[in-house]
Amino acid sequence: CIAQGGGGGGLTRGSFPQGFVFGTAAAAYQVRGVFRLLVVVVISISPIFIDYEGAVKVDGRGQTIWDTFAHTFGMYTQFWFTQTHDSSYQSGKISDFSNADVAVDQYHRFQEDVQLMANMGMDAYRFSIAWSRILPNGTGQVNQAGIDHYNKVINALLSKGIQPYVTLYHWDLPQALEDSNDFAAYAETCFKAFGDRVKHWITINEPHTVAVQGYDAGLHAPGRCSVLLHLYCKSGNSGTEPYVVAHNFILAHATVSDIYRRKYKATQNGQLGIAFDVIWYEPMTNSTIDIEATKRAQEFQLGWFADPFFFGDYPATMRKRVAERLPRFTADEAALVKGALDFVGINHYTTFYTRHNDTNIIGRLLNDTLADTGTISLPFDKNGKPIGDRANSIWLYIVPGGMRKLMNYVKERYNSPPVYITENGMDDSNNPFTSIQDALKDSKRIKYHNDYLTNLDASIKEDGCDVRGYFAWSLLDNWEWAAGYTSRFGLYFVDYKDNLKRYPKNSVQWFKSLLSSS
Ligand code: BGP
Repeated sequence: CIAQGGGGGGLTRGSFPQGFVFGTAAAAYQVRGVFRLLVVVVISISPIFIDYEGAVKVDGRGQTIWDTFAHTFGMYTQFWFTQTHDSSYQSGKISDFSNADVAVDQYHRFQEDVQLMANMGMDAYRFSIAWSRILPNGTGQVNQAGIDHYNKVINALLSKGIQPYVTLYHWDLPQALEDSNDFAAYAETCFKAFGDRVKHWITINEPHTVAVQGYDAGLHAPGRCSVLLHLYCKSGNSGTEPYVVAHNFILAHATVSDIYRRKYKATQNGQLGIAFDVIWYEPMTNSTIDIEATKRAQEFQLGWFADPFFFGDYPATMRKRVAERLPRFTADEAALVKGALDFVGINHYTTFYTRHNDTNIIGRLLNDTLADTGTISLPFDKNGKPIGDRANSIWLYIVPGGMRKLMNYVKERYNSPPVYITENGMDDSNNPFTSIQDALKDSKRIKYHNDYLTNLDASIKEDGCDVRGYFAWSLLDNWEWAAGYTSRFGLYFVDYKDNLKRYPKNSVQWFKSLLSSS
């Protein structure tokens, strides 16, 4: 019954429009798997090097920038840590020193995982293709084993009535392409191989996160940041690189969308979107300057990436503040970009307060992206009161009302485009002292999904927002990038100590009840 399972506040499947899609989301790199026996054997020969090689070569997969990043030595102290721990904990960039060589081994267990989705009554699965499995060197020779693998995954999903929503780029760029790019050729290979069955493509996951975390903060691969921080990361020019990276992402999507529309749309009839990461921002005070800062924070996050697709250029605020460091679109590029999104994917988790801040002197000197915004955003108000209950991650505060406001913002700014919530969810900590039975009691997660979905539902029914689907992050606990295994977002608990067994948390039953309600 819904009161115990799905939507305590009366949320039912029938309250969403006909055809509204419910799914879970994941990314190849976070759930991947390797042939473990091979890894164990080679470890005894050379603890660092060969394990790494063994992991990347399974079924012809090539190395990616996240393999490199997660296996890179960090600072001095981390170097000593790596000398004294076993080789699965050899990196210095990830908070628990882990890497995703095995993660949750979905590569070998996809049949089981598809059944878990089917048990919940899910309509769709958003997963990503590992570019390095299709084209191990990023370009050139296609790896048939990779094509075969994804054919099996797609067919397994369809046989259970689950639609594949496929992300082409969820951050695991083939290492060979760190300094160049051949996204169009890779995308076309996927359209040719899978486009008869895949009708929703997410070309790029969170280009804003990649630009800022990968090329400004240095916390994500390829780990580039300002020259002053070079002890911690690879030095780059954080005043220009994030903007160049962003520009290339936008052009890459537009190019691929153009190819798809010209060569594949007529026969395959699919749609292409991007998954944008979007925090909702509330002004910290009601002063005009903070209200303006709040608008700016959103323009530097969603506007930076979405405005070019709707208006043909970056927001005027960005042109003014970033000035000559912000690349320009030629007239032809602007024409290619404008209108190139069939739907807007939104990864939304949390809300922050924003205030004006133009005194970030170091940031100004470095021209970093945060200083460019002239804002500061925090999950606390000016008296230090948190904006909502905290999940595990230090950035994840639970503010369900942000979902409805964000949907209305997108509707008004971009004139009611079709939207999919491509990610939404919360994490628990990986507390080794908690029993599995306790970890399965995730009432906080149930409330999170219930309350965010209630707001999403209201945005559709009461405000007329065109939202077509919702993907919970994530099906399984998995390897959470810089947070490694310290954070558990799954609806299913994964026992990392016992053969990666999956256990349903209570939220699985909640989704099952919601999806079977009328
Ligand atoms: C999004 C990513 C996901 C997922 C999620 C959770 O930004 O698209 O891949 O990881 O965030 O966040 P995190 O991994 O930073 O804890």
